[in-house]
Amino acid sequence: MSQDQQSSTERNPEIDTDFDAVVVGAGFAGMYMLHCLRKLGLSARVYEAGGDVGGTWYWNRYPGARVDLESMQYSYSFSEELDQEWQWTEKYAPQPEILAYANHVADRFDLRPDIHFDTKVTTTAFNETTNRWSVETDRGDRVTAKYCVMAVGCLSAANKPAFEGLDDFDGAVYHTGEWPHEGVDFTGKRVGVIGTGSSAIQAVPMIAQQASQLTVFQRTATYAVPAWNEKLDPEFERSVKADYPAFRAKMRARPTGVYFPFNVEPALESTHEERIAQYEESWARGGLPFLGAYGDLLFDKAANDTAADFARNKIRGIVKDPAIADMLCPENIFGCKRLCVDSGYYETFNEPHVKLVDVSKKPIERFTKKGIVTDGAEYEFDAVVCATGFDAMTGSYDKIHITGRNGLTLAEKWVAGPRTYLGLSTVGFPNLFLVTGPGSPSVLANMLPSIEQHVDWMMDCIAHIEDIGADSIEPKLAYEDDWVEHVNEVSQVSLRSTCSSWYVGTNIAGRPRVFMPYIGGFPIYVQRCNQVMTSGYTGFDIEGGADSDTTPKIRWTEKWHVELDMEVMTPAMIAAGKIPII
Ligand code: N01
Repeated sequence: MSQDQQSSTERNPEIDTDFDAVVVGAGFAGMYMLHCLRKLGLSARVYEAGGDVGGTWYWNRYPGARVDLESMQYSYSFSEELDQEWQWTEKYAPQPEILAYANHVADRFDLRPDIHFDTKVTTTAFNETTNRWSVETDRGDRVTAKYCVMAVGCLSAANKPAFEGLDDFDGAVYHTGEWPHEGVDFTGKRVGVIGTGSSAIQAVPMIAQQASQLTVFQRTATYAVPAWNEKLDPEFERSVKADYPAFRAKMRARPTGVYFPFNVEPALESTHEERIAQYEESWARGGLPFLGAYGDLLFDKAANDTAADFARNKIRGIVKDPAIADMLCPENIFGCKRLCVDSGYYETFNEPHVKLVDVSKKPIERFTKKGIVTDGAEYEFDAVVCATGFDAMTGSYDKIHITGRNGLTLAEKWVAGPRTYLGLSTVGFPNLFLVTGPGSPSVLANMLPSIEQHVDWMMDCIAHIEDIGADSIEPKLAYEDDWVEHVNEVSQVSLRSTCSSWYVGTNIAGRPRVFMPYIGGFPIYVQRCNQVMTSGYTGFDIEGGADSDTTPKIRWTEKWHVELDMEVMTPAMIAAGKIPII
């Protein structure tokens, strides 16, 4: 039975209980972490702010929410039985189905008894005398643990701009990332949507089906490639399931942890006609793989311009009113902000009850009792949807008061941008593990393999610490500094570092501009993590323990020893740092 169905979440606070590990978050990362900790025979408590498992997929219930990677590639790989028994129904699974999958995993592996739901971790502090983390929650829990695992997600802290007068508005206000569980009926309502990122692109066509009037406030026009979503082809499903491990291995060898056709050729080496044919083929295939139409689209501005022109022509071909089409045509680099995958987004603006308002030059001034004012005009609404995104990568850490050695908080340490070694750990915070933390491929790769690879690495690491009876593990400053510099240096090669987006934190006022995820490619990153481990945790200090020279055993991470896919990553590209990330 899911926690949502349980009658009560009343419980007594846990006081002074000591665990081997505390895990913050019961999304896909926290769930898998718990499963592995148990396999290692360690005690663990997971705290989850939501009422049930699922993380992102628990909160983002807005109409139209679905994954933008193919479902068959967006799932755990740790259990062959799970792989075989679970059936996706669509090429791109909708949110309720992904949440059902998360629930199925929680049931199948009996995870819930060790998870406390509706509980926010408020503080975690490292005690240098006992080498243990003290953890407190908003439900009065006060526990300790040797290991503290942050499985808080990369896009979990909703960005809610402080619009003037918001409290005066008589209508309802929703954020896509905190959608009401009972759903929202917009039938006959006048609705405003703020934002045109991935969430809005999915929600707008659905809301338009119900609303009597829909007004979209656009600050930056967005490129979207059609999903062409469809029922999952049973023949394709059978062929994947016939050898799922081989399919997973192909995915892992790709820079994004996703397998799809990729053309490494440079765009400008084709003629105009050849390029159009190539783009048409990629458009017909749809989705994020469009960025794989040529190998240099995110490295060479002139190459990128050809894709951008093609996409703008598509928008002009879809949207009937040329003035609206012009407004919808982005001028920035194609795929610089995260590329969107749509189902009828541009078409929605052909509907007579749908309006587009450009707020790029004249921002939203304020909310009023009746609606929103911009450029001197008032737009009246019954409801407003903020599809304004997230305080990405670091926002969820900021919600918790995390204190390491010498009383330094993580927020203080990261004030000029996140600093980590491999995105897994950070100096001054021993035994603190960051699942898909900043500085790891995370959001630039398929999140499920990103999560599993991190958790598997952490499990081998924790097992080693336990094997040798050590107290703690913590990165060395010089190695962390080198990694931060490397993450930054690699990002400069990509056009992605040149525009404003949540990848660089510029969507949040006051955040320093830092490219946060690691763009060097998933398999190259995995190789580095493996080397660090097999060489005896290079770059880490291990304190305590009888025999720190014991060769680490490789248990969980064994499956991550994959070859680079040379079809996609040629030696020249690797040398130039031009790994084709989509
Ligand atoms: O958020 P966003 P999102 N006034 O930051 C605008 C993943 N995801 O929730 O671009 C007016 O992309 C802002 O404008 P601008 C995916 O990785 C995946 O849509 O800053 N507008 C922008 O248009 C994605 O990238 C799926 O100028 C304001 C929008 O709000 C990530 O989550 C689905 C504003 C925010 O777009 C975030 O996507 C959904 C203001 N004051 C999300 N403030 C899948 O398909 C912000 N904006 C799996």
